[in-house]
Amino acid sequence: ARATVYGYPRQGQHRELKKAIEGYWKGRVSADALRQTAADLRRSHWQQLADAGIHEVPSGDFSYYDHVLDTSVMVGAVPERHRAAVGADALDGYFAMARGTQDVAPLEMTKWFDTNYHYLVPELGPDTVFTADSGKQVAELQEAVALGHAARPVLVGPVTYLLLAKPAPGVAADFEPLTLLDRLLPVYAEILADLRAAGAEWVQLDEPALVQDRTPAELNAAARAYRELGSATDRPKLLVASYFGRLGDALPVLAKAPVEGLAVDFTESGAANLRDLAAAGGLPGKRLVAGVVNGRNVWINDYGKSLSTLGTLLGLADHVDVSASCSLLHVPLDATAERDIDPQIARWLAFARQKTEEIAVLARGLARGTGSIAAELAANRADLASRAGSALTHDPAVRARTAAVTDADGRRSQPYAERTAAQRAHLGLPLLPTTTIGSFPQTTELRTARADLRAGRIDTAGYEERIKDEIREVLSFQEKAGIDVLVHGEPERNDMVQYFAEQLTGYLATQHGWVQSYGTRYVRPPVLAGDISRPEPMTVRWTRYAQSLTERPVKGMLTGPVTMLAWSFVRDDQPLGDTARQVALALRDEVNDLETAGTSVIQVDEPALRETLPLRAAKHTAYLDWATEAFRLTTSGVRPDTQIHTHMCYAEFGDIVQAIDALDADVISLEAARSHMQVARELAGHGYPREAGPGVYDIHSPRVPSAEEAASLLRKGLEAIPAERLWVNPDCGLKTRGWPETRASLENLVAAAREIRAELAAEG
Ligand code: THG
Ligand code: ZN
Repeated sequence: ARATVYGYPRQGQHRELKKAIEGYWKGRVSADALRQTAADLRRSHWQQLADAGIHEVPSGDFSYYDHVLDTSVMVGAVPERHRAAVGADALDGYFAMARGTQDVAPLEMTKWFDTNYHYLVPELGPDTVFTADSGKQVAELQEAVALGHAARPVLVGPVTYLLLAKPAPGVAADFEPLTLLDRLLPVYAEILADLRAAGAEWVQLDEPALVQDRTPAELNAAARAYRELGSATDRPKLLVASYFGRLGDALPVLAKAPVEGLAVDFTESGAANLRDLAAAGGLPGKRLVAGVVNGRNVWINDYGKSLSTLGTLLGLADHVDVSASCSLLHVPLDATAERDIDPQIARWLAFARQKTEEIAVLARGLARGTGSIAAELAANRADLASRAGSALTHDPAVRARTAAVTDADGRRSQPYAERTAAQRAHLGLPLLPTTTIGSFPQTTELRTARADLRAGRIDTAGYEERIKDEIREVLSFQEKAGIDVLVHGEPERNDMVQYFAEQLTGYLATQHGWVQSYGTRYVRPPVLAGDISRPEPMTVRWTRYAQSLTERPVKGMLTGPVTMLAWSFVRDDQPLGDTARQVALALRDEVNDLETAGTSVIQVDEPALRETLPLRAAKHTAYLDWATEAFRLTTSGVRPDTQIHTHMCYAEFGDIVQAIDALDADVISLEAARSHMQVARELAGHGYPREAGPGVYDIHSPRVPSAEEAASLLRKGLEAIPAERLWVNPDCGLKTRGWPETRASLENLVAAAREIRAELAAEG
């Protein structure tokens, strides 16, 4: 058995890649220096893998921005509008596709399956002509080989590539990129031949799209693709890789295909894949790469369990190799870099580097028997036992509380229709009330203050004075602008998840645990390590301070339980729903404390509700059940006249509108400006009965909308949502905006609301 992986974090321990690329964009780093940094990182990563005992390393998984964008370049799918830039300079053209230029828009970005990584969506149409450009793949393979590694190039497979694409601008919306398969396959065949010529024994083709629900036509396309690629004579051996779940109906398709190997995920839906594989008669004559180490969470592997799975697999394929379930791109680089984590807890953590060591141990155990890894097995058992028996993972008070939750805890004391009148009376709001989503510009001064605090240049009291100054400024602006429901602006928060994670018991923050979100942007997802409790209020002080400065209602701002889970690493030792319930109860205490402190409007943001939907439709109901329960548990402890808001940052939610209604929030704000209030029409179309604020100011752009523009969007909104239920707000938080455009935009937004109110009053 051999040890291998499909991909490794690209950024380097100190995010050298981010710094080099952003430096290049600013003109401070030359193209040659950037290429050198990239080559140094690849060399160092291959060496880390080899040192850990990985026999076959991946090549071509490196990217300056995104591997799906790299695939578009590889097959020549460069949109017309980017061609001039690509023609002038390959690197600048590449970044033009990724980020746009003064003159042209970038490719759209969206989430890579159910991970928190975002890829650039290929734009295809009936006129797309594919051409092979194997340059990057060949060069990186040769680089690895020259360094003495056995490397396997990793490519996005043709079926997944087409299934991830969308119709180019100007192409009919019902155009199906998969219809281009017959044109794309010869290009893949040519690239495979180039890689063979460059010395590749194996090439990996990633087809994670096959673990999603697929139509018979799509499965036929997959069968055709691998029949055709497999029948090419001048090619390397092909390993078709699946990950992120159960192959289901796609498993027999791939098992029958004339390819030499298959990679299967034995972590998520692992039991189902194991059963399906046995039922299909295994993979006689083929290589099976078994993803037994979870590639997307941060917990140590259970060696005993993995060896038992591997043992079963030995009877089902010709060769069994050991890997992570997916690319290690989705986890931070090295757990040993975390100095602030309790050493006992640190032993339960495995980041990319530790996972490669686990894979190597398992491969050795499989090849030479468990006796050869006796010491590792014993240490692993001890670590797992210490985790299972720890007071952090089992807090009796938290367990007793979650066990005692009743249906009534998740239900408000009055239905929405009755509460809404009480809220209007209590808050004294005008028709079409104006508000914002929560954050105000995070200025350089604020970031400097945080850095000063960390570096000890100022003390906590000094830092808090700066935060208070900012809150005063934000409040005074909103009062002058005439906004009805105010916010404190969140100057004290770094990240909407990390801020709460740092204050909850059972949650770990990391110092260096960066994971790529998109391009050069990274997040440090905190770790839900143990049972969650809230030792003391987290936000009440700041909200109370803001409320003391004004007569108008100040909205309390919290991140919801589903988003807390979605943007963290979750426990693997209990169902997600149990973790959600613990987080919900901690947040419920915060909601109730805010109310007690005099807060009458409380917003619980759930931007991740939609994006966390499981890949398979059969799992949607179970997910939405625990997700909506957690939200209601968070928000149902308040009086009827306390108004609960929620916010979601996207415009496509037709498929979860029932679940949004089931949240039983009083008011929802959504992104709508760019889609010209399409969201309002959709809500109305689904009979959504509650108050809603479809955004009238696109905060993703520095552009200031005029009052007329905002008013015309509001008129559109009124065609779908009656005035009694319509709110006026921007699309999303303002933290990435500058103050000048924020001021002007919000003033115009208030002017628009006043104008429409006057029109409505005149109509009587
Ligand atoms: N917080 C967390 N996770 C998230 C988001 C978030 N996941 C989804 C979405 N939002 C991702 N969007 C972004 C937007 C900006 C950045 C990262 C992800 C970003 N990162 C800084 C960088 O890389 O320079 C670092 C930020 C920091 O210092 O923490 O700009 O909002 N948890
Ligand atoms: Zn938002």
